[in-house]
Amino acid sequence: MNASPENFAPRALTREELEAHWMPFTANRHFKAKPRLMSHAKGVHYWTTEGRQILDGVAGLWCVNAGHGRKEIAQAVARSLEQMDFAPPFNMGHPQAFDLANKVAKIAPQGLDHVFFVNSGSEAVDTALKIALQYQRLKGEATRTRLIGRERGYHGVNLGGTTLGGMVANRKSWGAAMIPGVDHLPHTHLPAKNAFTKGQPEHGAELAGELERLVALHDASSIAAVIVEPVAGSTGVLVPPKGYLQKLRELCTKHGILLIFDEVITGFGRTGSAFGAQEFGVTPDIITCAKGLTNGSVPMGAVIVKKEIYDAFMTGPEAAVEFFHGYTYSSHPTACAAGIATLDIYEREGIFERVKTLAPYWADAVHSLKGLPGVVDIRNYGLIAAIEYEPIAGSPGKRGFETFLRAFDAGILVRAAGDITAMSPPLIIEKAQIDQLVETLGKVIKAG
Ligand code: PXG
Ligand code: PLP
Repeated sequence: MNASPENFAPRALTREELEAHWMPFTANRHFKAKPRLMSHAKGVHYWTTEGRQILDGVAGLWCVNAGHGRKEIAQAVARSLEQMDFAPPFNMGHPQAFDLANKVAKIAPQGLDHVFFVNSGSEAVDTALKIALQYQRLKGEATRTRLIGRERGYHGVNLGGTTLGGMVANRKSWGAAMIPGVDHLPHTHLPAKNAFTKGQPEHGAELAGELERLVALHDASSIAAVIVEPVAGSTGVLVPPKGYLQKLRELCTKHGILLIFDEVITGFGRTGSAFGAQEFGVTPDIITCAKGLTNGSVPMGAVIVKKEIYDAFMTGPEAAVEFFHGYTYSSHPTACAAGIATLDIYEREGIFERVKTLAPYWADAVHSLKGLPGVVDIRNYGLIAAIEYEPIAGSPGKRGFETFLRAFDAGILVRAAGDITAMSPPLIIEKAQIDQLVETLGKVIKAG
């Protein structure tokens, strides 16, 4: 069928039809009382099942970087599926997995040149933690078992990432199932000093020094790795203060601690470079990524590691498995085909450079909302932004969620992160569409 919008008939689901699907990270009963159902998508737009056009202000969920409905990806996926639906990933391979690994390594920071495939950002994070732990052991530093995350971090929902993350609602229910030996750095959100900063805040680099405090408490010989997002996304867009990531890198190197950048959101052009690592000029030892790797089209994630880490694993008997880890769908052919087609689009269309060029326009646009009622901070980097509101007394999160709902009614899709509206449009967005997105949000905020 032709994928053009006029070929999709409106479709309504009854309340009963909505029941069986337990929706993730969703207020299920609230949603099912008044569902928001998407039907199709093209470029920077979705259409709802009622046929309403919605401007996508969040690239789906920070993932559709090259825009929706990319034919090259759809065709590559269809071809790959017809050629071979599945190949076992353990002790077997297929050429597309190696092709994609080479392409990822080519755009990764220099020195990070080996790629382990998984199916999501969450799997990438838990895989990276295992790699870090085994690496320390292989180096003869088996006492380094402690892992350090950061308050307000998000590292997915598997048990390692959940524990390393720093969002209370995501953590509080799991008790003893959380992994042991984890500590957290403080977050870097300093609104009293940095509110309404364009780009990187001036204040807060010294917070990386808190790692020294954790080293003094636990001793470096007990710490395997630190994991941080270069720009924290899910928790409401926290841009790293100038010098912060550099200082963290210095301290990790000084103490023999691996530095992991979780680039599930910042990877694939979101900041204006392939990865945040290059954008901020700081090279971690391990990068986790997902989302934009396949333009959101087929689930896939990856862990990219330094050569020294890969080499440390390649030391035992040649016929022995080096890393007892992997998923049935690691390097799935369909996902690899989508990834190859996606990275080709990014390169051919100069998508990452485009973000660099467009970022100042984006910054000015979102900061034009300063002064609207209840707006207490605006933050941005690359094609990412957050508008933070004064919470309604006694109802934290209500203002953010209601802004999201009213924005959707007004024809734009944004994300609510507590009392923060986050935006991260497809990287192909045009200036006029940025204007429309920001003006519509402005009207919604004023009407609230
Ligand atoms: N790490 C980071 C930094 C992420 O942003 C994950 C790991 C997990 O990826 P998967 O593919 O397992 O979801 C993410 C995902 C939001 C939001 O509200 C962001 C994410 C997921 C859900 C909601 O902004 N990012
Ligand atoms: N549970 C069972 C019973 C399995 O056999 C497997 C994989 O073989 C898994 C879980 C893990 O599934 P996956 O490899 O898709 O993560």
